[in-house]
Amino acid sequence: MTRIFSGIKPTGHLTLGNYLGAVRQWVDTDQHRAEALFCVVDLHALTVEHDPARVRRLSRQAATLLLAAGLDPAHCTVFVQSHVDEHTRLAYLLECTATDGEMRRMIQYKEKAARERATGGSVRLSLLTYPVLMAADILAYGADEVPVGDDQAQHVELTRDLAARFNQRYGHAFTVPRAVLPTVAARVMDLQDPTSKMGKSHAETSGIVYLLDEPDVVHKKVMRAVTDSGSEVTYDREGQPGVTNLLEILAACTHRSPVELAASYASYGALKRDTADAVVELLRPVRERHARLCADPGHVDEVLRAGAEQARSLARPTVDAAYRAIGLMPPL
Ligand code: AQP
Repeated sequence: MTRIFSGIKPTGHLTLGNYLGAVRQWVDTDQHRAEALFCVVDLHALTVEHDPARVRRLSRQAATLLLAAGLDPAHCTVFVQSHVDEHTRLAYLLECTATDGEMRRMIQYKEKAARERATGGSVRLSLLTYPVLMAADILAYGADEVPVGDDQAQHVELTRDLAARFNQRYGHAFTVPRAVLPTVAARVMDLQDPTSKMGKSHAETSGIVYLLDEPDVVHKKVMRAVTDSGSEVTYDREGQPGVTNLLEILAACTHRSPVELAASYASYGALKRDTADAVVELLRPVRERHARLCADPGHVDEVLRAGAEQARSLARPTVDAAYRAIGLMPPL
């Protein structure tokens, strides 16, 4: 059976980008067609300046939101990365096969390191090695597929390289996985800056729709979205990035084609109104289920405890075998 692994980082409140780019396909298809594991990758949240209490709070919120979005523990495994030691155990072995040049080429590293430096911060070593830990997350489970948004595709490519290199040097230890991207909304852009990705950790929040935003807040953010000069509604990422972003969001919400939608709008105002309504309707059940789950924290705890146990039992044999393959002596 196909195995799927994917994760979400508790660096902020989950956004519409996270939902359309990743979580929705985990819920709608992945958990039903494969053996699927979904992880709150909390160790990755420590790669940038962080507040410990906030990371803890956001980790729980992310797990709760994944369940609210529709992940069903009867169909998939939901857990927290730091609860399963195999991730960091394997990351070290992979660090011994990766090069610093490979790490420095990663686009997310370059962008995030530049952001840290611009705000006077220093760049943590873990930000540089983050893609290796992500590779370990995936390879520990022998995942065949990794459903992600477009921004993570380069990291999955690196994971493939590391797996193939390890297999070639030390004997077959890992499945070489492949990224699976959604066909629409693989990169949802910031509503106020449609040339940059909607990211949950960004400081400027007016262009970001969060999954738990109230309907009136969603309306306000979408209606104030930056559109382009001109008045025609055209699906053109280069020429009309703002309008194209709205078309992609509306298309993803309504399961229609963005090109077809573009032809049915004569004004930006109508497009914005319909997009706002569609997003509100899309998120309504998630917000309602989230409120119910918050009233029953014991249930979330139990899901995460059982999830970690299941994840550990799947990862340990693969990671132990990799330790032997690379030349480490078994414990006596
Ligand atoms: N804007 C986006 N459009 C489509 N997909 C997106 N994803 C993230 N942003 C968008 C996808 O969501 C999944 C979880 O992402 P993550 O938490 O692992 O980290 P990220 O990719 O770095 O997401 P963020 O929200 O931008 O976080 P910060 O601001 O901390 O960097 C991934 O599959 C991702 O592709």
